[in-house]
Amino acid sequence: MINQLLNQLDIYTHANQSEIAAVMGGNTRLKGEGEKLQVYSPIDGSPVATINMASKAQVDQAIQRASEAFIKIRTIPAPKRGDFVRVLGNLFRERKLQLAELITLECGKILQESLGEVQEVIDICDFAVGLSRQLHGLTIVSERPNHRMMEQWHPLGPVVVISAFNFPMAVWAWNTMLAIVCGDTVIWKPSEKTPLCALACQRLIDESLNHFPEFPCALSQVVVGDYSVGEQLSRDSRIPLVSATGSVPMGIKVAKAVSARLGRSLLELGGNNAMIVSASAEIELALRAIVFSAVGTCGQRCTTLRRLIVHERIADDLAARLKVTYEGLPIGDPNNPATLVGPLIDRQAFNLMQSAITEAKQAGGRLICGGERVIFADKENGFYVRPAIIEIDSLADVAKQETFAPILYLIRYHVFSDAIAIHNAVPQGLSSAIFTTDLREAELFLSVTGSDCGLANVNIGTSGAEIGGAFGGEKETGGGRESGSDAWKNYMRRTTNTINFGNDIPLAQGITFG
Ligand code: UN1
Repeated sequence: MINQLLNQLDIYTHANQSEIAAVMGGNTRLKGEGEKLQVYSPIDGSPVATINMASKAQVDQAIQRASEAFIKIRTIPAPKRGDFVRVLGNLFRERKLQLAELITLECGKILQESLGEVQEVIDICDFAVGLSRQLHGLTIVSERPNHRMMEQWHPLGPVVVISAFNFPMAVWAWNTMLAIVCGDTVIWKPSEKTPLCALACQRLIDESLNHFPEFPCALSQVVVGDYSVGEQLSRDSRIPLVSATGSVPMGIKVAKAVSARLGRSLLELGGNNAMIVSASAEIELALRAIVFSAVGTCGQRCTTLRRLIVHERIADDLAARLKVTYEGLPIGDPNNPATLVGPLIDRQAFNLMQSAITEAKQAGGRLICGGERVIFADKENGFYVRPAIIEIDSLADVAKQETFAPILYLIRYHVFSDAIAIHNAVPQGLSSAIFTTDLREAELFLSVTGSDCGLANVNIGTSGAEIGGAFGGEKETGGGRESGSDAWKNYMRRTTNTINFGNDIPLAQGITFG
């Protein structure tokens, strides 16, 4: 079954139809000259593929190809680049189910969510197509007579995208579709846990390129490798922008390497997302939003709901209802349509979850439900867990950390100002939500004295953002904004132009000179 899927994906090297490529893009499909990488499925821990990773020299060559391709792509009109993304988006539409099945196989999310992820790719393609006719700058009045000022946005150069296992296609697409219409080339280093998803996306890029002979082959490339490839790409001064999604320690490494050469980085790192549930909230709606946000993708979204800050008057009732729902959650094979909670990515994720639960208990936390491993006879090497709820003091260290697993910390509050203070008293700042029917609470939460996150929602959960908005967060989350709104500006360089159409050379600031 897996071999059949790999054959359908057509991601082998040109030299040998049984070797999976580690460097892929346009007419290049090379076997890696680096160490071996074993890819496992989190569904049952079975090996899916073996890939030789790209070597240092191969990564260097990919950068060289991307730099040369940039010289070509930057002069192709943006709407034409949009045309390319339109063709690509249609390929994603046609192959939606197959790609979703691959996401489920390699990253373990339930098929519904995998389909949603491919839809996110399709949506950002559509967004980028429209954007390709809207890369506009301002015109600005000049203080000098017979002068005019304006801004232009020009392509930036080869962009590196480093992505995580939990969104093995969508996060790449947010970056890449914008970068392509902006006239950049892309090198993608996917998570070493999900390289097949990356190669499958690259396969579609290559297919679209067949329709655009004037486009450079190395418009977009994948290099399969571990953190050392990420480091090499981050240090290389031919790369003006590195966009990285993943853990805070990874982001710090990337930021240091990129800033040491004064490049730009765009970071989307950890979240420790909270929801305030006020006494006036519509509890039924809140419950549904909490469960999707807290247990969806088995708690492995950067937007996963991790802290529930509940008014003391409704806390017991809400906890009791959540417990009933959690105890009935269908856990199991992510391909089974009845399943809502698939596996964690691997044993390490399971161990981290267990240590966080132990630490929470040591800090005085009360385990309300869940946390234990669920073992299936036919999937002994898959790490399935029952999502946990732990009531805890907001000051406990463990509640200030992001544990990439389905643990929901329940924290009580007494007055609304405390709820906001608790909400903001963590190092991360990605997503946030409030459930309330009180207009003043909702507005306050969204105001300057409210949530300090990049995403702040009213009466919906913390996860599942649409592509049309700018996505990202503050503090340790890294400050980057990807996807919609004006995030495209990250992938371009701005020039400010002043034009003199008069017969004199007046100086700004009223200076007379000679
Ligand atoms: C991530 O987990 O890195 O808002 C991205 C969401 C998704 C994207 C999550 N649209 O949950």
